[in-house]
Amino acid sequence: MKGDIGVIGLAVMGQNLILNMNDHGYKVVAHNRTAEKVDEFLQGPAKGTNIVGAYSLQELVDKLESPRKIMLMVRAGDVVDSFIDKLVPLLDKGDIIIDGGNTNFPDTNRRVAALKEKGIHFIGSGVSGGEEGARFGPSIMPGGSPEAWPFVKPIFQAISAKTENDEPCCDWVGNDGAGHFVKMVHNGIEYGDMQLITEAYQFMKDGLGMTHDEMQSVFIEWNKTELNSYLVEITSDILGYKDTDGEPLVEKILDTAGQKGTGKWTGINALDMGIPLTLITESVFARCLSSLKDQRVEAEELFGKKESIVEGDKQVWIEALRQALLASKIISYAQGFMLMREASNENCWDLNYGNVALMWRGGCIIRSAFLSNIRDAYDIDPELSFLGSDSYFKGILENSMSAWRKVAAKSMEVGIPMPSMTSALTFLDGYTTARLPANLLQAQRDYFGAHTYERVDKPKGEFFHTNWTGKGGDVSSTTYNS
Ligand code: NBP
Repeated sequence: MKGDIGVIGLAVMGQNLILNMNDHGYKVVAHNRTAEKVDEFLQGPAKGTNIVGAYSLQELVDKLESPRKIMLMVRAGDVVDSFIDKLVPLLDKGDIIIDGGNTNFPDTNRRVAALKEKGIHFIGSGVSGGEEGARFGPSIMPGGSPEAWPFVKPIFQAISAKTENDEPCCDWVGNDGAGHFVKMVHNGIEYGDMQLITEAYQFMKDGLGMTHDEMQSVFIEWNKTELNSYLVEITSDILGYKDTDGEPLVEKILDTAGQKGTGKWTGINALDMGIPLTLITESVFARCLSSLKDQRVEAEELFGKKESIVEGDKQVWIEALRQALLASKIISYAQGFMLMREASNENCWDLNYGNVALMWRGGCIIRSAFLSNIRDAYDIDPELSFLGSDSYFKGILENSMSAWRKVAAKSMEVGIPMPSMTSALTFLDGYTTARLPANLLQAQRDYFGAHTYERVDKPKGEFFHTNWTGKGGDVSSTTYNS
């Protein structure tokens, strides 16, 4: 009997996805560049299963039923192109290559188009959930050649995470690089969620002087509220984790955050598309700032920074912080969905936002109860342009507003950096202000560069230039936006 699917790449993700597929009755053929890893896998975790090995790409191709489905779980970038180049001459028209790595979506756009010309279908799929997700149910976000989806769908939906209603956290996202785009935004939102939690932690630790056991209890309680999520849950575990000397391990970890690029890509795309994705972008910058450790140590000394004590009833502050965190999180998701909406319009992807929320509901790092409410919001209005306008989320934003402002103002007063929580509030203030000071900005642009402006008392699209000083000419600059 030939294999149902081939997987190339036997590192943590590939091995666990293969074992997951095997559990669901699929016969998987496993291949890896370094052939010894095939043997190690077959004699180790795959022992006693139906998984078979292939020591060359030709052997892999020969062992698969048609149309062949070959999934790459390898380092993103050139490695993917190199495998595609080697596979194509061995494949038949109608065969399917799937890239399950963290690929930047323009690469997937390019590969879908290039392989289409050769009659090969290509799927670029986000896979989230790390090692445990891959093994027992990840969130899977496939996009690319729609013709390929019916062949891959049964396998992907079988191995994916399921919601409490047994719905698979995997569905077709859209054409081209739509799957990898949605995975990128997922990772950007993950950056934002993590940053928001760390800001709450610093406020509690430095501002309120709370112990790690106290903070752990707070996160355990928060996990019983609308904040219920995997990241809040693991934060409570981390805060309670003691090193061998009985002290909290988290305080022994160097405070410089790493990043592998997906948050940065999300920010870059937001700038390219003109979407104010402030919270996620702030969270990327917060990681950049954290990496300037030596400079920060010197600057703290130079500025003689004082302790950032927050006075008042601790319980009142903790509840205010919870509300500020929840409200900020709504803004982060609202901005992320604005970005997806713009990308969907620009690329004609026809994204289904309710489905995206459903795909993130289980298996992935940002899984949370909150995503069910997002799905509900898009079920009510599939074209919702701002998540905060949905009545459920609007209610939370309104109820949290005073606590959120209190926390933001206090953080500024005592000097606790909370870039994501405060930028979220500033965004909402801007978004809900009918008249912003951009009129003055337009006047400045026209004053120094004759960039022209529109008038409130004239139809939109009609542009004016004023000779502000009486010295300039009447020639204006060309009007365009980039
Ligand atoms: P890695 O990202 O560490 O990639 C390891 C695989 O890439 C191995 O099979 C390795 O072969 C192969 N590879 C490398 Br590295 N360089 C190669 C080259 N020049 N030519 C051929 N093969 C090469 O594995 P991973 O952490 O399992 O992740 C796989 C993909 O899934 C990545 O794109 C990753 O970003 C994505 N992802 C990872 C996670 C996670 O939590 N780790 C989560 C979600 C998505 P070798 O054994 O011969 O060196």
